[in-house]
Parts: sequence; structure tokens; C-alpha cells
Amino acid sequence: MEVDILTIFPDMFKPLEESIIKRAREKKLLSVRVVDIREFATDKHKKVDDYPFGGGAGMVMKPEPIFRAVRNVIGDSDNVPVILMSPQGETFNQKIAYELAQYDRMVLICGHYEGVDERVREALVTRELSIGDYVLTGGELPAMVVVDAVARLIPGVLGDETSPKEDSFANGLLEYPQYTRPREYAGMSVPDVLLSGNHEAIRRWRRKKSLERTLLRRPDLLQEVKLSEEDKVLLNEVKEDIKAKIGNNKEE
Ligand code: 9D3
Repeated sequence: MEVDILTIFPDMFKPLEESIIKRAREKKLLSVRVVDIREFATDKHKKVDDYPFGGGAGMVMKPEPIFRAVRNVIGDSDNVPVILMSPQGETFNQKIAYELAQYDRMVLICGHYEGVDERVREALVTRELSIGDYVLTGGELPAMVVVDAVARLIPGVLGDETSPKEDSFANGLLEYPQYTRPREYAGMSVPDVLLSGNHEAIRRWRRKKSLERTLLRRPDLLQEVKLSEEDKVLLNEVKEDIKAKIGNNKEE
């Protein structure tokens, strides 16, 4: 996938040169081009923002540099998502990540100041995304969040050991607790079942823990997920455990 990121702060994108994203780029599974909107400013001072018509605080990003930058990267091609990162967008989630991963290109525009000239939305933007209800200083970190979440869904980006199909948000439940060596640390031991070698018992324990964790932390997710007959049995066990106070009103 080819991603073009339009920004007035190109130096903020160093994190995309590390770790799994770095490897994905080396393997040519992902190409990230960070485009400095300022290079497309039309005046001699390379101005990218201006005062809002009608008055008010703050500055607004001018349309011309953004239009020219988008035209420069995609020309007249359609079917390329042009995504504006903005606090007013729909909230990004795993489902949207899967949708975007189906494209072989996308353009991300990072908003700044008090916002962008509305004509950018009218004529250029196909989708507007927020990453959640908190106020950041710009769309750069959100753009990196989207690139990261989408890139790892591209086949081959994750090693074979880690399938995105096993992601907690992909199977609709939170993940079960994980342990590694040593078997005992600071007086805390690893649950016996995980050392038992009984794969069926381990699978059942993990599923139950996933259900328990989801019930206690994200009951909203349980409304969405389709539970198997075994899941219903396990979830009832969880609820009985909690009632019997074995749960001590929290996990374990
Ligand atoms: C004056 C009203 N503000 C809206 C709450 C203006 C404003 C604040 C912060 C306009 C832009 C920004 C910068 N944030 C983003 O560009 C942004 C963002 C965010 O702040 N939170 C979550 N997702 C995103 S995506 C882009």
C-alpha cells in the first residue's frame, strides 16, 4: 500500500521509521511518502494559514496549498481515499482499519491550527477521521495511528506467528492473561493449568479468562460478539464465580 501524508510538520513522522513499520517499508509492502504542504504554498512567504473570514480566534489552513499537494500526489485518480484527520471525523476503529487496508493507496491530510478551509472537505476529502474524544495539537499523531493500524493488516507485514485474526478487537473479546518464565516471580506463580500440558484445558481456561475480562472491563463488547454455546457456559461460570466472591469483585 502507498500512503501519502500531507502535513506542515514532516519531521514528526520519525516513528514510522522504526520497528514493524520500518520492516514493512523495507519489504515494499508499505510505502509512506510524507509531503510538506508548505512546499505547495503559492506565495513567496510560503504561507499555509490565514485569518478566518468573519473573525474569531486562531488561524485556518489555506485551501490552495492543500489542493495543490493532493493534485500533486494523486493527480485526477479517483477511488483513492483522501482522509482528513480532524476532531470532527468519525471515530477510527478496527473496522475502519480493515476497510482502509483493502485499498492500495490512501492520502492522509493532517489538520492544524483551528482547522482547514471548508472547501478542502467539499472538493477533496472522501472521509474524515478522529482517533477519539480528546484534544490534540494536530492531525499528525492521529495519522500515524491510522497508518500503524492499517499497515499491520497488510498481508506479510506481521510475522506468520502473529495473525491479525487473533487480535482482541478482531475476535470481539479482550485478550486472556499471558505468562512467561519464571514460573514463580516475587511470590506470584503462573496458573497451574498453563503448565499442565493439557491443551484442551488451556484453551478452555483462556477462553473463560477472555470472557471474564471482557465482562468486567468492556461489557459493551459482549453485546456485539456472537457467543458459542461453550462461551455461554463459560460466561455463566464466570458470573457464578463472581457471585461466590471467588472473584472478590475483580479479576481473580
Ligand atoms: C476550537 C475547537 N477545537 C476543536 C475541538 C479546534 C481544534 C482543536 C484541535 C482543531 C484541531 C485540533 C487538532 N486536532 C486534530 O487535528 C485531530 C484530532 C484530535 O485533536 N483528537 C482526536 N483525533 C484527531 S484527528 C485530528
